[in-house]
Amino acid sequence: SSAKFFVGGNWKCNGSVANVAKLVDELNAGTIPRGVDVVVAPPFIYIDYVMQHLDRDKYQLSAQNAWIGGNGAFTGEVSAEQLTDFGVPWVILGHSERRSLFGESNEVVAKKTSHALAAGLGVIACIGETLEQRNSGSVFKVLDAQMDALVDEVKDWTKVVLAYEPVWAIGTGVVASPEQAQEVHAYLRQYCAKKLGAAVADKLRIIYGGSVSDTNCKDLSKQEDIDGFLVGGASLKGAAFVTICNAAG
Ligand code: G2H
Repeated sequence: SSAKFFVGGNWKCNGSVANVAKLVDELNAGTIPRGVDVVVAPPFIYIDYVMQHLDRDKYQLSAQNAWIGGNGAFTGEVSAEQLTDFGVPWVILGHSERRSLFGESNEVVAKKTSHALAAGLGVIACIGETLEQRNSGSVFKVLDAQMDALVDEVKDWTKVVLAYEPVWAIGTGVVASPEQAQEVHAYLRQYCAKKLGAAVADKLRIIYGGSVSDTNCKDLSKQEDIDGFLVGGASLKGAAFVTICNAAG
């Protein structure tokens, strides 16, 4: 596709005051190619520190979640409006850990996505099948349902990055093969061409997530429809993450 390479670092619920400072220093020491968008997603509590200390000519910030609606009596939540107000430009929504641990349905993820876009955020929207679903041959059916929900809610796709994260590859060290990932990415682009038009589909960044490392990133990035990565574990190591940011195929 003609999309600009995009790499996200999803720190998940990791970090301490001391090692966030260390990671920021490591990232600042890295070289990021000009033509690549790199976004890091710390836990909410560290966003302020990271915003003040990370070199934002190279890195943009993301949250890992946002509330489904506006401000109000929603204890424990952070709204998309608050993220925009604070200067955070991106949010990850629909990560499989949110879906499986917190019961976020396709519809909830889609509503969160449209709300976040309306509040001015860019959204890294995550989809993907479980091992059971893959083994039973329902990969495309599962992805269709996840995509259908998004397509129903999202009118403007210019600020969406689609992350394909097969659940069986997340944090397991079992990365999808370049062929397995490419097959799904091509399917998703076709789906988008059909539902949203060829121009939208061609520009949409479809990134891969699930055990991406500094050693497997290069082969994955050579695939035609892989426009970048969403990185978990390896994003906690500055040098490895910078290597991945330099893997554009
Ligand atoms: C998938 C990925 C980042 P990891 O969840 O979103 O994590 O790279 O640790 O598999």
